[in-house]
Amino acid sequence: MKDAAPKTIYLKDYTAFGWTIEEVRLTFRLAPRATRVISQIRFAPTSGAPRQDFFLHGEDLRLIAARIDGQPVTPTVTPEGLTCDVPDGPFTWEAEVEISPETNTALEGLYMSNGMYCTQCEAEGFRKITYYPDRPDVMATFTVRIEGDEAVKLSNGNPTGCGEGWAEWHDPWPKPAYLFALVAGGLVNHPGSFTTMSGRDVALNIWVRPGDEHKCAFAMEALKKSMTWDEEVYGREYDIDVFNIVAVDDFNMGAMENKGLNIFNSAAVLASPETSTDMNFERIEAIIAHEYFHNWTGNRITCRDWFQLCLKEGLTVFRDAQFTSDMRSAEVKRISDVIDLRARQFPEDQGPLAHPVRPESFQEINNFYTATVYEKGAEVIGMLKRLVGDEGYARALALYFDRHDGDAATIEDWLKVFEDATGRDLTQFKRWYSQAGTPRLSVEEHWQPGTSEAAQGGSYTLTFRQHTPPSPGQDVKEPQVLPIAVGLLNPNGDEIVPTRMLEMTETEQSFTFDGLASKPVPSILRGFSAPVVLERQSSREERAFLLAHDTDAFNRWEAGRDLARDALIAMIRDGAEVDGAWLDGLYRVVADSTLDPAYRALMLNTPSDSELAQVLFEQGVVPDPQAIWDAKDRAATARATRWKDALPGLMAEARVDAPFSPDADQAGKRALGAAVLAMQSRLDGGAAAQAQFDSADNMTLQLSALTCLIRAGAAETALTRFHDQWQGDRLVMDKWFGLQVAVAPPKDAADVAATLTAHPLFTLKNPNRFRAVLGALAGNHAGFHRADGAGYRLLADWLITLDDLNPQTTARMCSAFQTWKRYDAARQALIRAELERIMAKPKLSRDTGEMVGRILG
Ligand code: B3K
Ligand code: ZN
Repeated sequence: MKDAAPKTIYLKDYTAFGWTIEEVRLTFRLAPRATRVISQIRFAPTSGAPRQDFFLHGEDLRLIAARIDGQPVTPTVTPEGLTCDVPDGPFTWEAEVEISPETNTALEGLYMSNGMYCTQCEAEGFRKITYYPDRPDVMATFTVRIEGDEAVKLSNGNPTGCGEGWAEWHDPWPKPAYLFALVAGGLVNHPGSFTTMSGRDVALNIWVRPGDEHKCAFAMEALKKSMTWDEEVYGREYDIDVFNIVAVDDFNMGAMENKGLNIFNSAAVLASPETSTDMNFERIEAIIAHEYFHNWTGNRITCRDWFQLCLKEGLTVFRDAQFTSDMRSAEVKRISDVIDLRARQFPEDQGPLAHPVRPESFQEINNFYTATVYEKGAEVIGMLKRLVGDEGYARALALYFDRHDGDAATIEDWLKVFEDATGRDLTQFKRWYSQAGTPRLSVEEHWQPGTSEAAQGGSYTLTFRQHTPPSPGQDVKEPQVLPIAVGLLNPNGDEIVPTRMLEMTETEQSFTFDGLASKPVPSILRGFSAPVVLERQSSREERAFLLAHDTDAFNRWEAGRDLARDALIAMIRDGAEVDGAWLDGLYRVVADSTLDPAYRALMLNTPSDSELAQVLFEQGVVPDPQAIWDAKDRAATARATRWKDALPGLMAEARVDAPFSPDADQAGKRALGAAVLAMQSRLDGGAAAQAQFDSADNMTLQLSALTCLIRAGAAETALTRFHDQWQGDRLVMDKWFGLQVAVAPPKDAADVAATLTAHPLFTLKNPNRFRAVLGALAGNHAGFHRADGAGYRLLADWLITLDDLNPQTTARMCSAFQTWKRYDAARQALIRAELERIMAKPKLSRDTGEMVGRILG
């Protein structure tokens, strides 16, 4: 367990480590409960470094022996590490420690999953393997020897030898300890190969448990596409002879970019048409790309300290989004990313967990692998690119790779390459890295008609105001640089001013367009050019107009979204009828067969319950989760009824006759089909869904049908059949667990979740399964917020239980409570009681303690 009085670490306190490491040699003698790790590390004092004690991190280690230059030493050992007297010059440190991978349920350090050894070291897991300066700015080459009976023994870099019971690896690239990896077990591989742009052959392997071999082909293709793309778009070539990927069932997150040995949650790599949905395929492609891209943005250039996490994560998310846009549809990717940003990052930025993209303090760094660091971090790079243009961006990136290859860098380094490459001053832009909170952008328009004498046309002025509300620790915010993409349409729908990038730097600023024949309709924040909340009071007619005419695909979608939001809010607040004009305007887009089906499917996606709750809260209305659910339910039924006659035609358009392929075209059709089936099910009680379920030959169709059946209350037999069909496939069973809770009627969700936690296949040891049930409960907005508090209680019960085993996953899931201040006093009291109950748990982990403390405020 971690220490009782957690320390806060500050960015401002950064000091360099006093030694450099010339080489690390590690020997692992594997045994489930008594693995021996023998380290031999060559240290040399860094000239000019601040004077300091020689301190090595180490947690949960049994120190057997320590030597300096061959002489036994007796260091002072604490729960966090050790200090030791060392010579003034270079020396060799040797230590032998014992660890117990089998009992390591935190899934950090060296642990076991289904009898296989694997590691997770980012952020600070290496200190659970041996004593080491476990900080990203200490980089070294590693040579690793693994001894054990396991058939396959892998580590970073290139294999340099193997024999009966041993294997050796050498990684020629200096790396921080967080990129160390080791895997050993009875694995089988799916091989591939790649020839780099300079003609080097790289052996590719995906290592899986026997029986999963048939689920690797898609990820392998995605890997090759990623390697090609990074060469073509960023000029980045792979740099060792092998690239290994391993699938692990028990994993705290999606995947990990260890040098040459990426470790993946099996859910983020294994795929087959029968067991994976289109969304799974797309996510796998993106994560494979993300981890591969880290080889340059993260590994070759790493972070000086963990406060700089967005340096690698924001950039790598940005790069994987570019990749997906190139492989699939850029518009669809952008809209999906904004939906995701609003669903996950906005609540964080607008609540008690708000923190800057580059945080300034933390207790447990694992709590800062957040949507703010990742997704807002990527948005910030998108804005930089918009401001300096594509060419400026390309020059800056080339300089970044050139100047910082091999470095542990900072955000200052990152911005400096943009300044040097483009001549731009980014002092003000840097606020995006230091100010938390989502800026709110309001806008007013002013039209000055032209005079016929002057024959100059009229002028149209947009006046913007930006304001960022206070966030924890930051009461006053300075204005930020906002790239605002604007286009103007004339009243008959033609675009008269194509997209122009306005650059806002002041709190209030006006921009004027001259020489216009008539008052235009503005299309503001095209492509979601800045991660802000746009507060624009515009009429329903104007929104409908943009929905029909905007040439910017994002803003066209956004107009539909705004209409939907306003219609739903009016229903919830004022008991209004469903807005027929919204549905008719929407129908014209959805029925337009010249548009991409995936885009049309996104048009059908309505704002989430949680998003509506936030809107109500901002309007000064206390959100009633059940009322939100009821309004959405009523609107969905009204839409289905109004479009009744068109549904068969839409369904026919969504049909795929070709053999299954997870490509964007087919996936888009199936997404449209799923949305149409959902409408159909509201009219036929689930008959069409049942037919689709019975005949489905791929998971996308099977699961969308099952979703409709659950919603129609007609899923009992289908759920049993699904269970019996798939009980041997753990990834599909996660879907079975999750879907029932996610789609359950609000009044039942907590009970369904409780029942599933008693199912023999429910386990605390597997984060995927835990998240499937409890994460789905937190995502069922009205179910989680059931007035009697049953949802809160169930989640808190399980978080308290999980905390002893897996603090990282527990802490992450506490964010389910982060929006608690939106709700009524009774719900707030119930949530507070649960948060305090978690807080009072004996031996609460540092991870969970920090999260709950911040949420409570
Ligand atoms: N860098 C890892 C995340 C590590 C999380 C540690 N709690 C995966 C990624 O972002 O690619
Ligand atoms: Zn990453």
